Amino acid sequence: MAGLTLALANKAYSSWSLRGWLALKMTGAAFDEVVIPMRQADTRVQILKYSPSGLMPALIDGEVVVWESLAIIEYLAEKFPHAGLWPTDAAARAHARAAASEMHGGFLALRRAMPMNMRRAFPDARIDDDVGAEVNRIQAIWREARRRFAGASGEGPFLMGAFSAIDAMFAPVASRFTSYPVDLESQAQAYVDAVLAHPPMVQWRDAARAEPWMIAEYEDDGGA
Ligand SMILES: N[C@@H](CCC(=O)N[C@@H](CS)C(=O)NCC(=O)O)C(=O)O
Repeated sequence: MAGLTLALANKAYSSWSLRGWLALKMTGAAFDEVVIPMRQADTRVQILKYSPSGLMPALIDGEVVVWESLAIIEYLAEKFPHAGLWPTDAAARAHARAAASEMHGGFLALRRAMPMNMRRAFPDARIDDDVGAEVNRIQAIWREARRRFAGASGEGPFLMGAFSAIDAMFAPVASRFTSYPVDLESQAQAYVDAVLAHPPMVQWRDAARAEPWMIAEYEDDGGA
């Protein structure tokens, strides 16, 4: 396989795929994209052609296969050092990486209760205390990043200023916060609005809305 290929699951539901894709879009590199819909008879066989874990996303760069969204971001940051995936300042970079890692490994209650769905909202969903605590922790991460490091990646409304890898990691959460009835402080709401207006995010959402596949469990309260 020549050039870069990103293998993804459904754009409507796959939050991890969105993270890898947003990071790849930041590089400006040309890439092929393969969307493998979940819950089809041959889904696992198809995914295993690209990803040894059986999970999407996976980035293929010639002989190199990178599965796991955060590893994809790191690979792209090394391959495209001028793309600004991480801030150049060491303290800002460490902060952004810690927040990205916390997103990657945490917020299980929120991920379970509020699956990403790019096509619809769940205004009657119940936000329990565990989820509420995670929503608050996310808002604190966002507040702290802006307070200390806004401008570290350039000018802009995102966590380090210009859109960067930390925003790719939190973008699916921003989408969830528009689908579920959470009360956000004004600064967090402004950040959510900025993420949703980010042109690649609009491009992804439009593609998600055009997808033909519906998965019942994700349309109720299951999640990817
Ligand atoms: N830790 C992985 C998580 C990947 C993951 O859970 N991917 C889901 C979609 S969001 C998947 O591929 N599911 C396959 C399936 O349900 O068949 C990452 O960060 O990339």
